Amino acid sequence: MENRYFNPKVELLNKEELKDLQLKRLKAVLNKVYRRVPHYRKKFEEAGVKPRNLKTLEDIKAFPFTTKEDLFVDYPFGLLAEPLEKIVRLHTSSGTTGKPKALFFSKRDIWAQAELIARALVMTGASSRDILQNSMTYGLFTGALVMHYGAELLGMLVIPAGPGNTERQIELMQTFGTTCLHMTPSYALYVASVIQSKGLSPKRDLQLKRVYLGAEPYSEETRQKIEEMLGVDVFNCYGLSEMGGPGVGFECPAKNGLHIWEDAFLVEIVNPETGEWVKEGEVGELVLTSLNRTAMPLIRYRTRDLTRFITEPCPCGRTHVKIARILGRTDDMFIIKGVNIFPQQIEAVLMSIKGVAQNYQIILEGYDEMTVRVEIDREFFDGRLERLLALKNEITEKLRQAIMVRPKVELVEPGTLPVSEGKAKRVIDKRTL
Ligand code: DLL
Repeated sequence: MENRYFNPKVELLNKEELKDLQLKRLKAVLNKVYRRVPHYRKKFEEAGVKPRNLKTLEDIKAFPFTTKEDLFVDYPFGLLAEPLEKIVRLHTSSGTTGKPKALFFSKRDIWAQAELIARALVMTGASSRDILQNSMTYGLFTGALVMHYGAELLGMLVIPAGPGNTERQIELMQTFGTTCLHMTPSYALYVASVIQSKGLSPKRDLQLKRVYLGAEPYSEETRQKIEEMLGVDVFNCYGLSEMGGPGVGFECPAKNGLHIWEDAFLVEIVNPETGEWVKEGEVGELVLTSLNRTAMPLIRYRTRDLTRFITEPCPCGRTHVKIARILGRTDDMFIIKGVNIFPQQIEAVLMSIKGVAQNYQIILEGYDEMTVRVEIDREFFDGRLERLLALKNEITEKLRQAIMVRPKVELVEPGTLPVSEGKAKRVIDKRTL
């Protein structure tokens, strides 16, 4: 293991020591935003709290949340805690409408996040001998650049491929012996299907060992499908621009949840309606406070991502808290016939069915009807209608059991549905178009 980026003094700290470290950093960051960011001072005053009121980590409960809306007050520079001359980079995260969120990094922030990524990569077994093909979008999105810096810091050879041009991606893998990939899960499914359709054998023709997938919710079934198709280990990588991009949460080889580096983030899970802490192990909204970001630290940021704490000790020995894979976003949920549904529930069912290919779409037209359009393996279009019908029934029935609503299912040939190279758009909500 690359010792430089495996620091037992941080990663194996016992819980008490970790809490002491967090408390020290939390006090510093609360003081900083109170002194330097008028918007935070105002929010704290309105809530009747002062940084010096915080004596224990639990006292954070008295402090106000930061929401997406706060990022648009005094936009774009309003939440800066450092003067502009200390800021070296802008990233944005685009919502579905309006202005993008603007997130700023100081030099220290850039290298601190890179270090968290280097630590995470080492945790997955990667080293400076690995070759990372980075197929996330380079640019304003954090996905590619932030990972790029982390992988370079570790000493990996980074191929800044960006997404798309799948033939070329595969050529790069073959020519340079790519051992690690970083991409979105939806694109990985597509790339894996192209590798298969070219008759390439990942074991024989490629050197892939690890695939880092993130930037959008995906299911355990999708992970397994990609692992099987490519003969690799898939590691879940979670992050958000507001907290520095990828590398906030990362799976270790135990692959049952993501460690969040607690020396860098204070982690809470709250009931999205009441804002109260949920009971340990219950699902709620992830709330994060940046403990070591300098340019734009955010306090109790409501991520809108739903997850739960995994409380069992991790076999990898790391003490940093673990969360379950993101179940969905509070704003991804839709309601059909009064039932709350997350796209990922549908994905989990589809990816576990033999015969289903890589791509699907959910179309919402009314409040009591939904259509699931699914690509299935080409061999099903050989004219044997009975087989096709049996598969359609199986999909419909398994979906009904999982989501309690019977969807309309349409089977289509592979390659029919749009492929996304970045974040996939799975749900077409015609009710709001
Ligand atoms: O997607 C950062 C990132 C890039 C993470 C590359 C991992 C890999 P944003 O564009 O700000 O930043 O989007 C953040 O994407 O709040 C989640 O809803 C979702 N998301 C990110 N990673 C995962 C994941 C990047 N592993 C939003 N599982 C987050 C589920 C994820 N959802």
